[in-house]
Amino acid sequence: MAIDTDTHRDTVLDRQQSKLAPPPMYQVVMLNDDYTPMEFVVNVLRRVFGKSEEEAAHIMLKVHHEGRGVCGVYPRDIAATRIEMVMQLAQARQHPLQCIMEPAPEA
Ligand code: TYC
Repeated sequence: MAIDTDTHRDTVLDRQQSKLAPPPMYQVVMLNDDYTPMEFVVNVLRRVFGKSEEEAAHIMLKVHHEGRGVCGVYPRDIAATRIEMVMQLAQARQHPLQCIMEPAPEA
């Protein structure tokens, strides 16, 4: 019977999922440069990483003064997609803004 099969499948999936380790996490790091306008960086941090105006300005200034700053911590595919989004926005305006990802330090 279809209902029994579905119930059984859900049960097995739940049991498998509970055994999986959480995915490795990666931090997306934004790098400073001398040319990208500050306002553009703030807008990217808001659009791509969902930061508030205040959070975005804080991260942008940290990058400006210290050379790098963490935008967020994500599973690998999500980190890679967000970096692609940053690169597309920057290239469309011909800004040299760069982001990298690196394994997140253990909590
Ligand atoms: N340093 C840039 C400027 O003075 C601003 C900037 C901040 C650029 C952060 C990149 O990731 C960056 N216009």
